[in-house]
Amino acid sequence: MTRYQIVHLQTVDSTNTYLKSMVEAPEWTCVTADRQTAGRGRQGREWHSAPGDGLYLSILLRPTSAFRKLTELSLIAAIAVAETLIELFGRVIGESGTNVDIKWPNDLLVGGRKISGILVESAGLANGELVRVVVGIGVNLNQTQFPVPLDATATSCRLVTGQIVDHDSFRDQLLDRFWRWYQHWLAGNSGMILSRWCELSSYASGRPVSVELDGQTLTGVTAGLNDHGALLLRTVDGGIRTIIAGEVHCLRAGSSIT
Ligand code: BT5
Repeated sequence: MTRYQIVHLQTVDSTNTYLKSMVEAPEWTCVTADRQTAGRGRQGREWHSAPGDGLYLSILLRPTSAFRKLTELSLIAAIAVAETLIELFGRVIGESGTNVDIKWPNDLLVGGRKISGILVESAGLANGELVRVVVGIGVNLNQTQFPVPLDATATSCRLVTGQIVDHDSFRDQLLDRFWRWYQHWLAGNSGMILSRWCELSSYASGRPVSVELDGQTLTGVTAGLNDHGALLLRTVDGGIRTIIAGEVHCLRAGSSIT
């Protein structure tokens, strides 16, 4: 764990915003907080950050310009969270036998409810050679309830298992896993990363889904990831659409694919 330099704050607007402002921070600086007042999701969405109950964490990376596959960084973060959940609780957790799952690109679900989200942001070029990247991870650890409307879609480790989770040991396991997968990313082991992601995700292939993108809704069946981590969608006409960004929703069995 010594490779990480952990900066813990009681309250912050967003650990990602705070770390991005630490321009001189060394690689592997990790900011955590008990509470975020303006936790962020993608595209300006909010990340609900209940005081003390969640893990709110951001990691600073300084990859060289030779390694620009940033999409894969969110995939390895999702793999690291999934593996941490599985290591702590087993592949199938909860009394109802709920699975740890990843919904493309990087929502962590348990029993179909969101338990963790990931926000990877580039903090711009430092000197033309190095780029700063902030990997933000939120995990619901000990929440026993969520406000409306999240109560219908979110869950926490505690709600699933009935156990109180130790914040620091979860953090340490997660950081350790992330570091290991980052070494694969640096080594350019894309095949290994993509296949591990697919192994952990029921959304990778054969899943009827709808995808919202640019005000349009596409439906189809997932058909794996391409070399860059984009989702492949087989549409009703048999064609393959490559989804680079968009919101994926699971379609129930029997829904018509149009
Ligand atoms: C995400 O965005 O899921 C990325 C969340 C990243 C949060 C971390 S916390 C540490 C770091 N600092 C930050 O400021 N952010 C990062 P997205 O895929 O856009 O999902 C956002 C949506 O998830 C919201 O619109 C809600 O529907 C839902 N949501 C919000 N808070 C949630 C929570 N605590 N648990 C489950 N779902 C939540």
